[in-house]
Amino acid sequence: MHIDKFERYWIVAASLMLGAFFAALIASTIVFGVHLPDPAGRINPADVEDWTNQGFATPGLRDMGDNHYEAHIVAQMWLYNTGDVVDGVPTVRVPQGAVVTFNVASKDVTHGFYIEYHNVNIMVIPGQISRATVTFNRPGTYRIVCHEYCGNGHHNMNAQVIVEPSA
Ligand SMILES: [Cu+2]
Repeated sequence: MHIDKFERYWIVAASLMLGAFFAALIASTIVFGVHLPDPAGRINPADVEDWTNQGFATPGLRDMGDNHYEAHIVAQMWLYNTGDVVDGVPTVRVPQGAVVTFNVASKDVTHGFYIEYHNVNIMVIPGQISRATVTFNRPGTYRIVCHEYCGNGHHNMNAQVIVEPSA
């Protein structure tokens, strides 16, 4: 079969490009640990607050020792229940350097869970538990916002992480 010279160049160029993209994809997974968040479990939206063994019955932060924390947060129209409130804002308060695993479940519709300046950007789909682990190295206040349109009060749906400086 005859292939024109220029066509051959383009085939080679396109193949190299595909190979480069594929290599970048593999590298991002293996070297940088980039991956799509998986559902961490299933939960009936109607039972979120009764589901004691999943930790959502009492939302809040649990100290797992060694500066590791486990946070259970319930998302609903149009607020987050983090088990703590500071100045009217639902809050998660952790010390500097804390490694926090967020477990978020929705009681109603799909919500978002995004923490500014940190690698947490997850969808909270009713029926599943969304999980993300992040380290808070710098003291400060970081907003958590819902970035999935969830109705009339969506723009007011927020919370915060307060990272307290270590002494
Ligand atoms: Cu929303």
